[in-house]
Amino acid sequence: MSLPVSTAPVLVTGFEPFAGAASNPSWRVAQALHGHNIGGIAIVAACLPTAFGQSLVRLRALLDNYQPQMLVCLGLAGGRSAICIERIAINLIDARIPDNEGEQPIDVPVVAGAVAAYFSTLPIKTMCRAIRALGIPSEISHSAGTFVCNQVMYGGLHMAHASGKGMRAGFIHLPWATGEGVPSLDDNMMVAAIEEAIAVALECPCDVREVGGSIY
Ligand code: PCA
Repeated sequence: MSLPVSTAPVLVTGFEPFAGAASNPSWRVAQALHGHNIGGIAIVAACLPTAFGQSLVRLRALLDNYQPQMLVCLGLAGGRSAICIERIAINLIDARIPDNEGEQPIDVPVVAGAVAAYFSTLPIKTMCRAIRALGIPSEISHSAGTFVCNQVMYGGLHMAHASGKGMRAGFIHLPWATGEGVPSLDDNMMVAAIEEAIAVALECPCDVREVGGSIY
């Protein structure tokens, strides 16, 4: 007898533009994947506010609505040159700039009294390897920063652990898109990379054992 396989969707989120930018590739990429079907699993996409006070409220509502089996959050990390699969989210907000509502919290926890950090529960090295196999640069990152992206990664993993429903969750930072900064990647490449990363994550409950570490 085979185990029941979940047909619950994969929720992919992107963010609103922030810091005065006109757009955010993370939402364009998520939006491009909305309605895709990977091996019978639907992808649903949603945009999160780049605002500390609203991002997790919206994420909570999305999780309640879609009951996804997997949560893949995307964000922009301008200046990075590869698709960065985040390994860890920390229970800290230290905003270098104000968010889209003008809030700039400094040295406060994402969730008061909760654990210091969560690891991604996605097979990060398998995803990284699969993206590289497409000829697209990808690396494991050991810091999702201390702004809204880290808040959402931490919050998503906190909700996943609290629900006990086994939802896997993680975060991927994207470089600037072509024409929006340097270094950059084409939107089409980023869409292909994220689709492939999700496909292998759905197939692989466990990660590969290979070097993904760095000295910084
Ligand atoms: N990047 C920011 C927040 C929204 C986004 O796309 C970050 O890295 O925190």
